[in-house]
Amino acid sequence: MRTAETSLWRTRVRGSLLLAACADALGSAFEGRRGLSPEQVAAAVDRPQSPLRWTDDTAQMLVLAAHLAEHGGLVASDALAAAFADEWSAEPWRGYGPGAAQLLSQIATGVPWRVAGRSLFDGAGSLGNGAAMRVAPVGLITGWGLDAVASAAVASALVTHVHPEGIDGAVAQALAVALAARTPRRQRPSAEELIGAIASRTATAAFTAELEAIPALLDGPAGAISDRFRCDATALGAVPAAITVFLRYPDDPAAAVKEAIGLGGDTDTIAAMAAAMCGAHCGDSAVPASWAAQLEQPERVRAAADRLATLESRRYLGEADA
Ligand code: F2R
Ligand code: MG
Ligand code: MG
Repeated sequence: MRTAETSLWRTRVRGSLLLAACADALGSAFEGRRGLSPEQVAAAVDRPQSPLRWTDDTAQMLVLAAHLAEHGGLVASDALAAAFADEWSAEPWRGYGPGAAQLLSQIATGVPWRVAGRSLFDGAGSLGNGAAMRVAPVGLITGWGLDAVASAAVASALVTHVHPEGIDGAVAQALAVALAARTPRRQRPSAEELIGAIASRTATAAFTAELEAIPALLDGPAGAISDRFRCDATALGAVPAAITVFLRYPDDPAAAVKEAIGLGGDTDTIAAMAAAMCGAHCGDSAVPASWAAQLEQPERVRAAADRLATLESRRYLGEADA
């Protein structure tokens, strides 16, 4: 890429990771709560007074970003599973889901990820939103087409989430970030194009049905979003809600984060996923100064973004080539 293009791409990668981290931290205070008023959300989000401490969402996103940078954009599954387990072992207090904690503790003690993932939820595997919440870096690798993004999202999900809906969540979120990053800032992302690109690459009828509900929710009250989607810790309940919020406020991360948190339920995760899309579209100049000033370890997030933005990606061929 030419220098100007590299610089523009870097602002988008930085914007995506920084806004995701800020939104994760802002939303974490409300995770699991319902019936939030716009006033109480605005009071917490507009001028945060205490450090913005991120949760498992950002911790795993940074692990994945570093992994992709180290492996030329490819997913080396054994190494990625080990890196997630190491991160959990070092900081298990970051608010991991129960399935994730059980799985990562197994991997940390030597159980192969293929075995551990299948042991969750009576053998069904996790359909949680954990593979989606961390996947933004996959959508931010320079030069990849959407099929490559979808393939890498699947590979990144499989080390923890083997249920088809958990995998679809990662594919949908990675593609949404990729399309947001590829849409010129002055151009509004096309809902039809984005939903079509995702629906043609996800595998489950359940996900297609949720994606098809999005266009009717793009105007009107936010309450219609939480009426339609569960807004919980499942991929199906959270990812379509985050995409809807992004499409309503693609140029306004603060409005998107407030609306995502106001939906209630899995507030850190829905806000982080919507914010990752906004940041990929708007770049890092859209990060509110009051958030940037309070964010935990901002230099670590920026460094991860810069390594990702400048990596020499290999053509994505799949796990066996990692
Ligand atoms: N889970 C939380 N927060 C609540 C717990 C906080 C924690 N105890 C603390 O404060 O310390 N947050 C984080 O988890 C979500 C991502 O979840 P992930 O990584 O996918 O984990 P898990 O546990 O596998 O799935 C989440 C929930 O989904 C439901 N579920 C998953 N698979 C299921 C299946 N096959 N059948 C039925 N239900 C399934 C369960 O309710 C899981 O607990 C993010 O919100 C992140 O912020
Ligand atoms: Mg979390
Ligand atoms: Mg959450």
